[in-house]
Amino acid sequence: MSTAASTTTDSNFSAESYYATQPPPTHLDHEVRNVREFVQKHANAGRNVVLVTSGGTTVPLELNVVRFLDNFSAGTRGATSAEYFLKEGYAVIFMHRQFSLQPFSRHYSHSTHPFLDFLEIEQDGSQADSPARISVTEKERAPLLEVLTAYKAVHTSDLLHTLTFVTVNDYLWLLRAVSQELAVLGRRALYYLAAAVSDFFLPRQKMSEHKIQSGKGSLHIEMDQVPKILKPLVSEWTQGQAFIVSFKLETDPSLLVPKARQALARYGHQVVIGNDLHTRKHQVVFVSPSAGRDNEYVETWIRIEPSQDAVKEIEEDIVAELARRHHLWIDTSLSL
Ligand code: PAZ
Repeated sequence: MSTAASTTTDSNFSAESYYATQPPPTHLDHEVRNVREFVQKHANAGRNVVLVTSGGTTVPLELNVVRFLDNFSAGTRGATSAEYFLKEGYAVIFMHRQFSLQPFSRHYSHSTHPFLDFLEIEQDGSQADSPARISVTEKERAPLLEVLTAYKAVHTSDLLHTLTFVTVNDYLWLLRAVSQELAVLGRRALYYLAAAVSDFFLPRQKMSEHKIQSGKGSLHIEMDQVPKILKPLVSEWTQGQAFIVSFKLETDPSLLVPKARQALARYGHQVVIGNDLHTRKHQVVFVSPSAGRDNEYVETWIRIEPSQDAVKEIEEDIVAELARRHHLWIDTSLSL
């Protein structure tokens, strides 16, 4: 079967032609105003700001969307890292896929650690009609208090600003808009691009308006390539000032380092963190340009012991190392 989605002409969108032809999400202006306020506040306070992107983007197949393609990501890397960036003193813009994991609440995910399981009902026996009270089980009290205390402190100090996306189009528009707001921070802005972003999409002009009908045989959809957004992010939107970290996910471990090097050579940013799908929770590789040597790269592995109880989180070490490198990046500009 052929659908409106199956016909294509030009499949090479530049970033420029993408933004000229694909419409922005409806709440973009409102979101941008809030980001501007947040950035201004922390810029005035002399605080470094990190943009953490997290979760997977979708690619809708219809305008009245019933079906879509999705990208693998629970949002664990982003949500966990955001907490460690807060501990390192950063203000965090957390741009995540709607309903994916978020900092703090991630500890009580409905599927792995449902909060109803550690609440207890206390009946006050003295009065028959007294309202029941709720308490937390003994075992969960200390860890909950720790998470809750950190969560309240972060919110009281307005150190965490949250934005959501669903589609790859939402993501691309938000990323550009946020980067334009972060530009005032120059080298004090850090980008931590952990979201799993679709490489292919269906331009609006090629989408079927209504639900694609079955009954006429197989479905052929030809998708266009999502423009390589890191290029304008590095050279135009942030003007080479911000410290930019992208992630590369592979399922063939032998591709990790070559693909990471290729990305650095193409886009000229600071770090690519390579991770393999199956080992990503206990090992990653940092690939970065070798100082003063063109076309040479340095690899640094970060590893933790794989363990059942997952007390230690690899994001703690990833973020500590990035904060160290980011501070050097800022200091370098001061000595120029
Ligand atoms: O969200 P999660 O913890 O399940 O997975 C994190 C990740 C593997 C999506 C992330 O570390 C990553 O590699 N993001 C970039 C993916 C990409 O190559 O597009």
